[in-house]
Amino acid sequence: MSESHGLDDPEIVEEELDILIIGGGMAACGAAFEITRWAEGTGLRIKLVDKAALSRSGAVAMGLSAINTYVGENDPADYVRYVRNDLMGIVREDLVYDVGRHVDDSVHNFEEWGLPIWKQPGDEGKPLRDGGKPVRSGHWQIMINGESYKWIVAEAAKKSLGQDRIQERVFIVRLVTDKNDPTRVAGAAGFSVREHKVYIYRFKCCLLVCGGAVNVFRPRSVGEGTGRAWYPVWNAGSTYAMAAECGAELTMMENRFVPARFKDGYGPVGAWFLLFKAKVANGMGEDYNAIHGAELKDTKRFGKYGQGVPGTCLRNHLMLNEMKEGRGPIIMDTATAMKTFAEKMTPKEVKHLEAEAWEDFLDMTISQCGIWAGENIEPDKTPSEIMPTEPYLLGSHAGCAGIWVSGPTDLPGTPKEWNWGYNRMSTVKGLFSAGDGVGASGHKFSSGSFTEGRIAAKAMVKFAIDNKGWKPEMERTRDELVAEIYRPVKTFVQYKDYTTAIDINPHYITPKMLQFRLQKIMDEYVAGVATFYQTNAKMLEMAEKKLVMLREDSLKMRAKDLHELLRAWENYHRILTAEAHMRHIQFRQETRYPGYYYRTDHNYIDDENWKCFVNSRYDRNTGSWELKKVAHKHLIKD
Ligand code: SFD
Ligand code: AMP
Repeated sequence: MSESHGLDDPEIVEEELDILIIGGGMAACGAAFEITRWAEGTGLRIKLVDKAALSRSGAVAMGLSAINTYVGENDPADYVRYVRNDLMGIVREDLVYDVGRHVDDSVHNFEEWGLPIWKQPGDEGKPLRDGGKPVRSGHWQIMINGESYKWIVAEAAKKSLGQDRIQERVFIVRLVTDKNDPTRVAGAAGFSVREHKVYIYRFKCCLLVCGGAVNVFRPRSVGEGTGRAWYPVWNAGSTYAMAAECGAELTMMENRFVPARFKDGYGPVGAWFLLFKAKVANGMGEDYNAIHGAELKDTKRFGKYGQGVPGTCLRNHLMLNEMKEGRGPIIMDTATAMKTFAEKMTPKEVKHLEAEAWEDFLDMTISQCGIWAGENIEPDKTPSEIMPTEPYLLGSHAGCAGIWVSGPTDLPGTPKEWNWGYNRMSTVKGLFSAGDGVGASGHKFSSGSFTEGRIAAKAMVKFAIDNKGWKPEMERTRDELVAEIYRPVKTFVQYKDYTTAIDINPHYITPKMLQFRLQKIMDEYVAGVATFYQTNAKMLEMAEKKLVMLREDSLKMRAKDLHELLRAWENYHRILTAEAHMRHIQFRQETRYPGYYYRTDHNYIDDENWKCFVNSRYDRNTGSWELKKVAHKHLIKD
């Protein structure tokens, strides 16, 4: 801690680099691992900054129980078919294929670095790379003992990059364009979450990989449950907000992910559905999928998308219908599933199976075990409730919100507009992304995000070398940046003595209260759980007014300490992300993702008019958004 610097007088640290990796999650670790191979001998100055500590940061902090993307014996073209079916027909097939053809090498590396991967009987001890057969929970998913997954991956990243090129606990809050070229990124600024320091980096290019957006909507867990969520609460939309403010085009921000999860604990359902083959029923004990599944065949409402295997949103749709029509709650029969599974097992194997049922969550979503233990639920004896959660914005799981990026050049039939020189570079020169950051290409999951980070890293090295002689000059001064970043602190210091109760003051609003206000707007007007995920043009018009006013009022947020400064900036990022989401939903006049959200005034899929990407651009000088349709194309035959 620097002695002479207090809360409202931070030390300023400036650094010039060639490449900055912003974030420390799966995509960032992939980039850190890959980059040294291509940068060796080039003298490029590279750094990684993470808001948290690399070994336990991001979505994989608690670990995972499955790797959801492992192609193995399958064909990457089939992977594209699966992803596009799940995301209702609209994905960038070039980007998806690119992940599919490279992802297995990453998984093989994870295993070599020490990640235990379940194997078929007889193949125990035989690595995947040598033909060892994994235990597949689904067609694309493989089971792991993944409590230490992030730790293992982070260690490889640290080894590759070296500890001296990694800076932890620095929260980047702003990208800055170049003084001479507004279409180019030249730097980034942020602050330490532990010390009174502002960091300013200049660089030739950066990888913006700060994950998705959580807590934009009012969560189902409120009051005593506040803080519980499915996706990581510390990923606050930084990727989308910073990219938008820098002028990058976003794509498919209308998309969201509403995961069906074990109620209150948010435990994922994949292993239960796919591995344990558990069945769900409505409150009357009926198999609602069998009774009502045929409703998806209504082509007027669901187009061709309800004909084959229903995508994740359509599975949600059937579940929501039960709840809306009063036939809830939705119950998963974990006990019967385990009994059936155990029928051919020895007592010792059954004990192991019971342990696995708990470990599935101990490895990944510990809060679910807390709920089970607290409510006396033994999954082999007692069923559990399943519930669709609040919406999350992300680009790597069963969703596809994110940044519009340049793709690979070698896939036949790819439109020339889908590539502008460097793989995974956004429409802003030098600004790259991966994982949750890249839009229109979901279902990458942990392994695909890591892989996409690797792809971007290779392209960034090329960009930095191609631009060796170029010197970044930031469009905003150091003083402007510091004043902006520390504004919530200044507001607090200026007005704190006006009242005697620190939280009650006409001159400022606490970050916590502002977050509640954002969540209320999103929940009630932009298709949150309060309205069963329904909205319409009028509700969106109201939301628009309220969000613009919220953006204005957010300038009055206070920060009484570094923790609140962190919370304040997370809110700035959430607000802009929320606005992007709202405006995209407003623009797309159809219901592309029934079960994720409904435009009740256009409650059908309209392929004729909307089988296209929706892209947007934000102008930070005027605070306005521009939205447009972008032509879609299939590259892989049905
Ligand atoms: O069970 C800043 N995911 C699953 N993937 C799988 O492969 N298998 C599963 O089993 C999956 N499931 C699952 C998953 C996630 C979670 C939370 C649960 C269950 C409970 C998804 C993957 O985890 C996900 O796809 C990837 O992790 C995405 O990678 P990436 O790199 O895009 O995001 P990240 O890992 O969250 O990392 C973000 C990083 O950014 C940092 N950060 N740093 C600096 N400045 C800022 N402003 C920053 N903001 C954020 C973070 O600290 C972090 O390091 S299941 O549900 O299906
Ligand atoms: P989840 O645990 O819900 O995040 O799911 C993990 C993986 O299993 C993802 O690839 C999901 O798409 C898939 N999955 C989950 N539930 C089902 C289901 N009922 N049918 C098919 N795939 C599923």
